[in-house]
Amino acid sequence: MQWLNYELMLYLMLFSTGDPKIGCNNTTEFDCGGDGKMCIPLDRVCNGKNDCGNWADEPKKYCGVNECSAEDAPGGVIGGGCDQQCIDLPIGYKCACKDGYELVGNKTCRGRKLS
Ligand SMILES: [Ca+2]
Repeated sequence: MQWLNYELMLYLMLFSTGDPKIGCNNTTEFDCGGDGKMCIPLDRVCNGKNDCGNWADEPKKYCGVNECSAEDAPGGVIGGGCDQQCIDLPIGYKCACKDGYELVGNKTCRGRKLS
């Protein structure tokens, strides 16, 4: 039953990531249910296709919105209220800091301590 071993190996290579995965990788994946059980690559968010199965990855309200721009800024808060840099994401946005600073909380930048 050599072929069975081969198929099993292929299956494990394709669908196993070693340890059971809990949660999604926030930088590369989108969490469909918000519970970490189903993750899809971020580039499938707002692509017009129902990749999650529950349309969680296609929220009309957020797709195509650049929260960092002045036009789309929620509540008129330009730059998402970020201290330094605002990065638009398919859904929502995130704040970032310049070199030498680190993000504290979601929006605040603080100078890195030199050690
Ligand atoms: Ca999609």
